Amino acid sequence: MSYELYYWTGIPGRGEFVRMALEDAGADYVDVARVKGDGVIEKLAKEVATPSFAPPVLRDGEIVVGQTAAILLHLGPKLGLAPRQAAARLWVHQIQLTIADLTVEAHDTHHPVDVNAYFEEQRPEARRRAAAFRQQRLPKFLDWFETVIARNPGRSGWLAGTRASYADLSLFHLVAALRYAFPEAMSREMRGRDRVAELCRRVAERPRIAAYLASGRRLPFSESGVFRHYPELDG
Ligand SMILES: N[C@@H](CCC(=O)N[C@@H](CS)C(=O)NCC(=O)O)C(=O)O
Repeated sequence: MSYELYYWTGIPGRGEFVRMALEDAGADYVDVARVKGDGVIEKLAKEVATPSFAPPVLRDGEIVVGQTAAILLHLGPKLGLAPRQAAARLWVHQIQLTIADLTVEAHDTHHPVDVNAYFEEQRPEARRRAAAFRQQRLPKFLDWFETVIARNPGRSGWLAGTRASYADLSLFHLVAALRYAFPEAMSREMRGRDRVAELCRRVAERPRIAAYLASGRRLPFSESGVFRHYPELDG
């Protein structure tokens, strides 16, 4: 049976972290809203005993799971994208949760006050938040990823263990998203962060990911997504 992914149409958003894993594994999956429309997301939440607060949501037979990191915790072993040992799996999950943290902080640069209001209604706060993000938070997160790769006892160039995991695929997407949102800051900050840059290159070269990137199926970033490019927030 196919996996069913429920995520908003039109933006890569957090759904893309899940898609990256499904695509890399060559898994059989349906992007349900892209076939039937966004209404299926609310419909699913009304029907099941485990309604997710927000998409992405994955249905795998009887299992319906939300929260990107939980979805990947479930999918990782099934797709061959997680280590075998429990401690190593927990470590990959921790890394994924940190990727989720950075995703929230990137989102909050353009919506620092009210998630339901327009960016234009919170511009001064957004500029202030984005400056702190660029100057303090972004370098701190990138340094942490560099350290994680450097300390990996497997010395594989991946975040954990000797083989790529779903967290590596997510880091690739996150770096691509940050490059879109903050091109100036990222071109500065990626200088000297060679391990993260190399990891991203290697992910892009994985045959199924390379085919996916070339396919035109990957949705473009835009100013309605989680990661938005407003030049004034890029400093
Ligand atoms: N922590 C959740 C966040 C999910 C989330 O914020 N989803 C967004 C789209 S990317 C959404 O639709 N949110 C609706 C809401 O928060 O009301 C995750 O990592 O999956």
